[in-house]
Amino acid sequence: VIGEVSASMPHNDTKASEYGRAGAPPAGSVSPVFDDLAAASTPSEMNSNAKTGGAGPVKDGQFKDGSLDKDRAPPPQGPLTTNQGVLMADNQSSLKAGLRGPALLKDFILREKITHFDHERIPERVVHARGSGAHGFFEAFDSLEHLTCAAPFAEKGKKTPVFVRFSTVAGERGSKDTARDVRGFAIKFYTDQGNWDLVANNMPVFFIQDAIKFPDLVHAVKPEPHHAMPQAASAHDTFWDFVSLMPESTHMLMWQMSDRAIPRSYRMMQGFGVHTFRFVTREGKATFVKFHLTPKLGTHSLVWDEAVKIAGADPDFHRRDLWEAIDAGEYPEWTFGVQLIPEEDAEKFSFDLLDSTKIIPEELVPVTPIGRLVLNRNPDNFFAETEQVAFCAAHVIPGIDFTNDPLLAGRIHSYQDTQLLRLGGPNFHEIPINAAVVPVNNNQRDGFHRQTIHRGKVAYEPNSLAGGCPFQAGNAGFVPFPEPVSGVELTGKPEKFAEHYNQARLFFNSQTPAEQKHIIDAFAFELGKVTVPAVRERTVSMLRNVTDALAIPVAKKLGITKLPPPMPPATDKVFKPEVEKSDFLSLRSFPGEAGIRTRKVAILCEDGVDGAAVRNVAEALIAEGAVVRLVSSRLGAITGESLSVEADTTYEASPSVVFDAMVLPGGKSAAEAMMKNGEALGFVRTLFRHCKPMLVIGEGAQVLKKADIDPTASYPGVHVVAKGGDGTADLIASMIKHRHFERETDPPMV
Ligand code: HDE
Repeated sequence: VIGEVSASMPHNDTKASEYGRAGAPPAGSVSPVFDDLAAASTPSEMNSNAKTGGAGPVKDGQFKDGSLDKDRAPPPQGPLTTNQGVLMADNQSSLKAGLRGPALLKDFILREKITHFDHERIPERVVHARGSGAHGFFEAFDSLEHLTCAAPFAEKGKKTPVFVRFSTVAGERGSKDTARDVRGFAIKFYTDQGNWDLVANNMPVFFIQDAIKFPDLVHAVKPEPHHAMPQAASAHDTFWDFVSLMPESTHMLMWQMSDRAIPRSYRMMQGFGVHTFRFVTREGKATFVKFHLTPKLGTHSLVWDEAVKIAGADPDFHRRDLWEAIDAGEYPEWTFGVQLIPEEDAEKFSFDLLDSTKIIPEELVPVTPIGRLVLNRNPDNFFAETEQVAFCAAHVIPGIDFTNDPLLAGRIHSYQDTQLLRLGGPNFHEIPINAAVVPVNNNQRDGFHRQTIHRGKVAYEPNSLAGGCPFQAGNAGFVPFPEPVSGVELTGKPEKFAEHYNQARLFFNSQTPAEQKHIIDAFAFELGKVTVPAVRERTVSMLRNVTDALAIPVAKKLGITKLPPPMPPATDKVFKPEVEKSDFLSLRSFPGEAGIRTRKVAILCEDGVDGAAVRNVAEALIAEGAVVRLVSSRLGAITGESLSVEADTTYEASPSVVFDAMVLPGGKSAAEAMMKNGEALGFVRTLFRHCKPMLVIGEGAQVLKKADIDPTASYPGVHVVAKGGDGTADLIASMIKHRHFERETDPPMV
């Protein structure tokens, strides 16, 4: 019967396994070789309790990478099966009553596949939905035993595995990477005392002082609820309405409107723990601590017009950048530092250490480097690792403790709670990426998706029937810092929390003129999107308390002719700031130590290009670690004047915004072709407008001129040399500076 039916069935000749009866892969299939993965997981290992970190020591020296082996699956080989392991005969058609008849409910294979598919998505994070992660390690520079008993700092050279997730805050999971936003910088340390999560940001302060305002803040910044717009943007009515009624947000607004909110790369931004935490020794001696991370590549940003254009050209810009760098062995690295404040200095400053809208200026308390953070491995699977990783501000280990920061208090609750919904129950600690690398021994049982198969009849403590195990660890365990507590129950804030403008002013005054201009432009842009004039004016009145050097130009750009009076301060008391200017607050203070490594350079080529110049420049740049791409109007071979080259990409596929610098190598007919090509000219113009370095050789100068940029003028970062001339060293020197904002004009020249 089967034979008869199949003769009349529609058939795809090129698919040998159309009906599954061939039982073999299609001709021409390639079997990927995954020896390492295949060897790592036998069925029995994959089912063992140890994979959850839950029942016994990890075999491989407690390194996270090794512990994940038990859960890694090689790409499936051989015939298809259902989730129950039943071989599937046919994966092309569902079961029907007759070829043109109805599908049958008893097709359990169809139903299993569709049901699984229907459930493939989990709720996205309510904030920080869009993110990218990587594995790596933390290495201690020295023992910090005199300050803390936390495991990562126990001895010089000690390495602790980490997983880091970077994120934007407001946008949904599929939103663009280059939104103006705070960036999350969440670090999970898999320590040999259990997991410690430092759930940090790329800015050292926050919008609000008390967790009770967090839902309001997030509701205000997220897309407006009636029409779900705008996506991944704070430039709208509700955000500015809220923050202009919450003057405590002023300091954070400075950071958010600064270039910090549009980083060039996750690899080129700082990280901050924000709150004041405590280091605690085994003897119970505590020291206040603030955590800082500073990138080896320096701190670099995009310009706003560029960020907007990248959002279209490559919405995955930061995700791709991180992935490609790690893939190429260019491992991002940060120096991990701490500000240490003795307990007795708790009330010493003009601001409150428990106020997350304040920094401790580094002039008052310097940052001491204590280790390095290196990211050296991309995840194997985005969902399993980056999406399912669950950070929690409450995950601390012995040696690290909280303070009474009221924002932190809310976070200690929120993260655990949010995972219950997002990851579907209380057993998310068993998901491989979240599992500790040390044994998890307790009597918690059951719940959705329990992986561990606990044996024995005892699930309580104390007991004698299980030899008393597991028993409490006493002083070897987490002993909360015995913070003295007194006072009456009340809502309210400490006095210094009411001072909202000193550090906003400190931040603005510490920026270079170009950075200040970007802040002014950002306020004007965002408020320009606000439709309610009163909200714009209220924000300007708030900014007047920072400095009129900011408020007046913003008001001018908004067409506010009559300057509103400064917003009345929340306190009449004057808190004199200790520091009025701090170099550490300008991005320009951290040029980095890595030269031009991983910076992307476009060399523009058309037929007739000076191939020798292309080769010389490319070789010199590659030798310095830059990534060079030959960009043209089409892919493939480009016939050069003396030497032919191969184009990697086109002006359309890779516009100038995805590059850090450019070379116009010249060649008579190549230059002529570019001068007739609006895309090539547009490339040159936008790259110039975004203040990026360029090297222009020979006839390339004509292209520059055609793009309305005078090749004889001396623009910082623009190097024009004659044919055969060598400007590579100048280009490299300019690239180390990243951007040449001295070139910026208002309005832009091109
Ligand atoms: Fe978060 N935050 N947050 N936050 N946060 C979340 O937890 C929350 C705050 C930060 O890559 C959520 O798992 C409250 C400050 C990062 O998975 C949620 C308050 C800082 C990430 C949550 C804050 C952060 C989150 C959403 C004020 C910098 C992404 C999903 C009281 C120090 C972590 C999740 C990742 C994520 C709550 C304020 C950093 C809802 C209640 C301050 C980097 O639990």
